[in-house]
Amino acid sequence: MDRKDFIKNTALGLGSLSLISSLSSCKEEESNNENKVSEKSSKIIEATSIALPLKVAELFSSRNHRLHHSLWHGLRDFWNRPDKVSELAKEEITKLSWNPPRPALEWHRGGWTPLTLNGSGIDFLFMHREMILEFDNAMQKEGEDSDIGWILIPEPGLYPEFEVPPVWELPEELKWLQRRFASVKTDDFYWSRIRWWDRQFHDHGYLRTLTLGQLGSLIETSVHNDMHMRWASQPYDPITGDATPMGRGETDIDSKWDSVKYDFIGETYSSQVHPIFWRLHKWVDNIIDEWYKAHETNHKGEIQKIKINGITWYKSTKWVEIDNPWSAPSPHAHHDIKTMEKVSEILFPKKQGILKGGERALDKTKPMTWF
Ligand SMILES: [Cu+2]
Repeated sequence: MDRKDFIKNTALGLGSLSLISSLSSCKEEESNNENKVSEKSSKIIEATSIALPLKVAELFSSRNHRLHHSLWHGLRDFWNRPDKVSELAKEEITKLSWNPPRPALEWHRGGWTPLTLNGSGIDFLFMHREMILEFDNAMQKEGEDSDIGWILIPEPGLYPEFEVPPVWELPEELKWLQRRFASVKTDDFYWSRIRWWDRQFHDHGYLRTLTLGQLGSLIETSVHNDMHMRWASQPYDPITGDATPMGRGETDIDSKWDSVKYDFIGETYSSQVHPIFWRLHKWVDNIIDEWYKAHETNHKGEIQKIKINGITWYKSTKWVEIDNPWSAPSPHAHHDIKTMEKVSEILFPKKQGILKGGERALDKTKPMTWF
């Protein structure tokens, strides 16, 4: 995610943050088996690293994955923002077939708020489930266990490998965001908010009241975004090694940012290269199954399991708003780098980023690609 978006959302009432942290590593996944307490404890002690196998990191570091992920998020987050995306830009993007069918946010009561009723949350859950399937296959190829999702969002102090990275200084223009940024990284934030979200999104009494679109939208714009920023760590330029307080500029798609070293979990061009991304997104993904169980127990048969492009999915006239989740204009579109570059240049026009003394001048809003 991008810090800029983070910042903006924060200020505007959306609230989410996510930047990545680093990598430590171990293949040690957090134990997926809640019952294996002793095994889990010993794993904690052994844990030294959570790094992804290089081949897997390289796959998600590829230009097509980076462009796809940043466009997918950027388009649906900012389609309703005339200050960022003009009518002309929308027309040009539509000609390239990348117009998002369901924007994710709208301006409401002085802030950018989630569109919880239009099915955009289904797109969020489905597109990431597709990514997870690709991740699982890549891990299996490397002979690694892909079942590394968090069962419970890690509490402070218990898992050295999931220690929350420190905040860093944001640029002058974004100083107003500094306090919120610091706040999401605190123990207090975990105990007063994150643990509560974790419980709420596993409570069947709550889940059985939600449509799939509501579920996706509510998770995306609350705990998901904040987890990204909580685990974000200071990004660096992958070539010079210089600290870059805002990571990559959102208009900058120079190939240097395709380096596997650029794994900033705080922006959508790079988040999927970071090992925590998968733990966090599998935590989200597991809630879809929990949601199905909650409905099945309460009103059996109202939701049917189906497959869409090989992905296990759900159908219901009452609980699933749309039956054509959006992850790209076509199955091939993910791989069409030239077209995605064009869309990126329209969505993130260079003229907005004026160079000042070698650095891009930032406006006071969060970058569009930040969580
Ligand atoms: Cu994403």
